[in-house]
Amino acid sequence: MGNITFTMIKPYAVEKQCIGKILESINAHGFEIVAMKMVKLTKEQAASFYAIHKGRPFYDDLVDFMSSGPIVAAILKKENAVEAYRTLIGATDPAKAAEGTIRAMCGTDIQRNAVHGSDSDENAVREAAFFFSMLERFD
Ligand code: 3AN
Repeated sequence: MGNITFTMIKPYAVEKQCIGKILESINAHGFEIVAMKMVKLTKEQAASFYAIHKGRPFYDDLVDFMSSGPIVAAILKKENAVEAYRTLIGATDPAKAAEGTIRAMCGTDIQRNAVHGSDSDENAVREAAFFFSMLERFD
């Protein structure tokens, strides 16, 4: 059971000025922010980050969307972080996300669903290393 997870506040949630609301919820639920930056991914970087979804019908749209504007990337620390954060963000489709979850609060549709959250400890480690060097993280 790992103690870090990786998150991105996606374009559109950033555009909608939801960064503050999302970070407040993250802190209120006991996650410590141990790395953070705002960046705009190139199409190639988004394709590489989401390579595990290559071949799925939504892959090309996902890559276009995730490189369409700035995102906020962060590493979050908490006991059992991956599972705890998946619970806090809610279902992939904001319409099905439980009340009070980040996606219910700030998501618009299945693509513009406010945030990404790692789905396993292994992916959390990989995704955190994709965005942050050892000098940029404090976990
Ligand atoms: P989650 O982000 O909840 O782990 P995944 O890993 O199945 O969901 O999907 C990765 C991302 O791909 C989602 N966050 C969402 O933005 C997008 N996505 C997933 N399913 C669809 C879909 N049916 N149509 C459009 N985009 C999708």
